[in-house]
Amino acid sequence: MDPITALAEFEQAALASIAAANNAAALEQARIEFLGKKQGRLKDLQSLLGKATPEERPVLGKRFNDVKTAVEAALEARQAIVAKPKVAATAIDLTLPGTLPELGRLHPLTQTVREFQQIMARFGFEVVDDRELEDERHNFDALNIPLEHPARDPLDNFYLAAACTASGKPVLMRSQTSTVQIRVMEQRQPPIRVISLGRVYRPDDIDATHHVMFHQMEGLMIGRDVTMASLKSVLRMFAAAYLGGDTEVRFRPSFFPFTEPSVEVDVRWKNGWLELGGAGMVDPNVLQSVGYDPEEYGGFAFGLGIARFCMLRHGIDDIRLFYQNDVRFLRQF
Ligand code: FA5
Repeated sequence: MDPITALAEFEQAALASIAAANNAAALEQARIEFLGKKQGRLKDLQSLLGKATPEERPVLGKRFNDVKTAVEAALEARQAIVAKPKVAATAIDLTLPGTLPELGRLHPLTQTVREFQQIMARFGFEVVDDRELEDERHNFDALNIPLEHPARDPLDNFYLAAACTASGKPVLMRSQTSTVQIRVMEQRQPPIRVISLGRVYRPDDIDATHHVMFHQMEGLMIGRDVTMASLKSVLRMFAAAYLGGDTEVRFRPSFFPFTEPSVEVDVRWKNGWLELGGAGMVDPNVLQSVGYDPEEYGGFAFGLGIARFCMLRHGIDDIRLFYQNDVRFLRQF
């Protein structure tokens, strides 16, 4: 190979290696390979100079020096680049305000559920939880709801088409939290003082105060001398604790198959009253269905619509807002 071509090849290879070196160690490797004093490739080329004729020598010498200078300059420039940290320190402006991640918050209904639990705990009620998929015994039979009762109409309930209990009985999404009364009494002996809060499901027409999925708080107190006066006191104290001491509460005679006598509980709302729930003294038939002696034990039960309390407290006039997940609504709580 003639010396001019050899020099051109050397230059091309050296510049490529230097450009490809991404860190100081790789660059040093390239320096040793091409410019190394002892075994570098430039040193080999130097020996060609000695073999050149006197006519060739000036041209070749100049070319040799140009190549050497070019490769040394490229090495130096690359050294300056790899020595710098990847992100230049000046790229971070510590005086700029940070971007704060938005904090999440609890859904207003979850906040209400927790507050109800705290209030009722002060009155000595323990929180229990149970299933949302129920059998007819716990949703109807044990609650003294007879077979011909309209509340059992399949069109007024969400029955599961493809599910049944282990014994082949139909399964439905519970239509009331009163199911938990039965579950608790089946498992425990009096005295009992529990609440249970959760979702219930009914194919109701959706409007400002009704939804197909809503939350209820069930309360149950069983003992030897629990009276209607105890029930009214607990509900009045509860309404005062959540809605304020001046809240007007009204008890209206009503009917539920599982309580006798029964009442409906209303509070003042706008120019009238808003129904918050049902309540009453647990019917002796219900006590018998769980194996209690109605001569010995008695008690009260109540079931309140949770969203309606939250609506009253915050002046929300449409229950649908709770389920639309519009952050402009949710971030106000
Ligand atoms: C019951 O569900 C009875 N289990 C309550 C009860 C428990 C009575 C224990 C006696 C003893 P009712 O169907 O009235 O009752 O519902 C109770 C409350 O749930 C209503 O007052 C209302 O506040 C709320 N509610 C009922 N239907 C809806 C609905 N579609 N959307 C939102 N809230 C509702």
